[in-house]
Amino acid sequence: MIYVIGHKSPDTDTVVSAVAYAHLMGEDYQPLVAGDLNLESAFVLEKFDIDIPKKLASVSKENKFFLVDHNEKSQRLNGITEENIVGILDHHKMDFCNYCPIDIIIKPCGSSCTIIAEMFFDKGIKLDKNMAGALLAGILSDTVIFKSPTCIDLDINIANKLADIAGISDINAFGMELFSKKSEIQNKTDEEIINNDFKEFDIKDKKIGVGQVELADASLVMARKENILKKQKEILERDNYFAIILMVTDIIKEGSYLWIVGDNLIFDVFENDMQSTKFYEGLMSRKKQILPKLSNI
Ligand SMILES: [Mn+2]
Repeated sequence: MIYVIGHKSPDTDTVVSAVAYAHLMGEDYQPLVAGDLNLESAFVLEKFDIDIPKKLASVSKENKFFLVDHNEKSQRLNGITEENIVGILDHHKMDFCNYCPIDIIIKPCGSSCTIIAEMFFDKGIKLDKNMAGALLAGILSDTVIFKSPTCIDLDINIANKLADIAGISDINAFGMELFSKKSEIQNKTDEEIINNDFKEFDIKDKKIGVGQVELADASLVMARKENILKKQKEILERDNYFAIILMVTDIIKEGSYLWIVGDNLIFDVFENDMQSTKFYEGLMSRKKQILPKLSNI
């Protein structure tokens, strides 16, 4: 048995990728999740009648994992080591070292679901309506309805094919429905908002956390800014981060605020003030627009 698993803060791309890749590969593969689903992912699985993948109680040396939508150690389920990993399918930068050859599929596209859907098409394996709809949701979620600079033509072409199969005629309206789920944050605690889509990076031996909330309207969270920054500071000190950045992304205005706590260097890198008031037009992607800058520290 090979477990197909995404990263520690499961988003729609990660969860659907695990389910779809396991489905593509057959009965020796089983999808898992490495954490709790966010509201959007839970909505997508329910809408397309897909069982929520199980969580693993603990990792043993004998377990085999195929990683989807991530590869870096800091984003893996705790306990998974290089020896456990039999393959990787991803659309992020590689930060991986191992001692024997494994399957590695990487494409610089907007979502892992794009790569997997393309594999279904290339292999001529039939996609049912629900799986096509879920894969489409993964693409729309990760590319912010094609607005993210990570989105390439392949994502759009594959999404159109999937929409045809799923019988979804208005892709944009379906995308907005997804983001309205993501925007339901009023019942979440400050820490849940920070952790909702949080990734940790190890950059020159400095631990940096970058979270992102993508909202149909950023003003939904503005009243909570002071408390959330306070909570970020608490986490920074508790877990020894060099910096924690929360991207507050407004998908209609197509840009983000960066709420930052940590070393002064980070404020310099992003030319931000201590109150984190700046709005960055066009800033949507952690991977393409935040990470390259962090490598300058
Ligand atoms: Mn992804």
